[in-house]
Amino acid sequence: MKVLVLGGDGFCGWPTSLHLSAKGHDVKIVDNFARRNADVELEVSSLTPISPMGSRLAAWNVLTGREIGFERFDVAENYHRLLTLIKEWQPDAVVHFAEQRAAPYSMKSSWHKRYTVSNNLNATNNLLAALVEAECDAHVVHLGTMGVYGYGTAGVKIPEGYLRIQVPTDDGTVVESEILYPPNPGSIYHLTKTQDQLFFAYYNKNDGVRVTDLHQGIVWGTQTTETRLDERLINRFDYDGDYGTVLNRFLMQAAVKYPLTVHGSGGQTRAFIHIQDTVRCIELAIENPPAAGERVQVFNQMTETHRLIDLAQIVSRLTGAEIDHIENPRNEADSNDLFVENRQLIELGLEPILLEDTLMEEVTEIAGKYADRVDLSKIEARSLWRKKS
Ligand code: NAD
Ligand code: USQ
Repeated sequence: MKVLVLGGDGFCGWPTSLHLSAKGHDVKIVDNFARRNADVELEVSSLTPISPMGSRLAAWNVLTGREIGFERFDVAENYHRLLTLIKEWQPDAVVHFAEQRAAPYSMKSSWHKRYTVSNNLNATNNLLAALVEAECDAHVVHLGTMGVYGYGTAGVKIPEGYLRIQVPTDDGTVVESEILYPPNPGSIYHLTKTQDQLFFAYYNKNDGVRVTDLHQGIVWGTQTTETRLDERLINRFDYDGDYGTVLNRFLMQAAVKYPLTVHGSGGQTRAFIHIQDTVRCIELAIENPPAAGERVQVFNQMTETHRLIDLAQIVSRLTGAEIDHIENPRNEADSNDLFVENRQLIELGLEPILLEDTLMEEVTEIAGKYADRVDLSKIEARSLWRKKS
């Protein structure tokens, strides 16, 4: 299959591009290096020494004989570049990672809020409009987030995208229907993902665009089978207060003996998935497109849920790290339950990698090995959801 990967230089996009190429797909990446530029803005770098795109692609070619194409442009702004590429190359599938993905970054200032909204919504709309204009029937596989549902489920298991409802009518009958699960975003970033859902629903209804929206949990880990082949292929590892996600931050903090930064009580429950399972899920989604005329297909792409304090305690038990409870910079519930339906990807063949089985490997293989690259001053989370009163 010809697969276009938008955002293929990023944390999820790079290992996915390699995995799909290794499986024999013809892969082309588009990226504008917004993520590498954000590192320049924030004066931080990936814990792992990532190579420039040219070296990454050359190394992959030397090691495997396979070629991955690359075009550098902004999907949210350069509509005609995207349209021409789609018209000429006619991809069978487009995997869409090309969005600003950090909640703290999206909350740093009004500029960051406006950038995140404009980048993410225009990227998604441009892709959908270009597919329609190019009369290309490619299957869109989008990386959404578990955060579209919010995390307060009041004991209800979160379904995969759609909620079955019953509405009593004036004449006493009951109408049954299925609606998109009510969105409940917790940051400007998450808000853009709830709006992406409406773009997909609309273009699917009006133009028959085939879409799979993967509502992914927090990704942890660094390496996959392909990125491990050579250090020039190594994946990025974000640990700073804006882009670092919680479990990878805890692993890095344990490696440098920095007390684990639990926000508030740590009673927040979140969904998680290992990066190796992410790439497998995307492969499964590509292989199982919705039929023509089918509504947007939604899979919950997560394998386990944990309270943050429990994760901190696991890391502490394995490494001896201290745990620090810091004032929560975010506006979020101090604790919540989270029950999530994730049957569809499992039924398609996903065999989850369990966190407790591989955490230590991550600590030594990555966090410990590159610990000398950490800038301790970048660990603190400084982006506040609301001004301090
Ligand atoms: P990332 O920031 O590492 O990668 C995103 C890539 O897209 C970057 O290389 C960036 O330069 C590129 N990009 C952004 N805007 C672009 C534009 N307008 N034009 C071209 N390229 C652009 O993020 P990631 O962690 O790989 O996340 C990828 C997707 O998966 C995101 O949409 C994110 O919302 C979703 N997701 C990530 C996680 C996670 O824990 N990392 C969890 C759930 C969902
Ligand atoms: N947290 C800590 N300590 C830290 C960092 C975070 O306690 O040092 C807490 C946060 O307050 C929050 C939770 O950990 O309660 C998760 O934060 P995170 O930064 O790991 O994840 P989040 O902001 O939700 O975003 C990440 C990705 C995003 C993706 C989302 C999936 O950056 O792209 O959409 O996970 S989900 O959380 O399921 O919505």
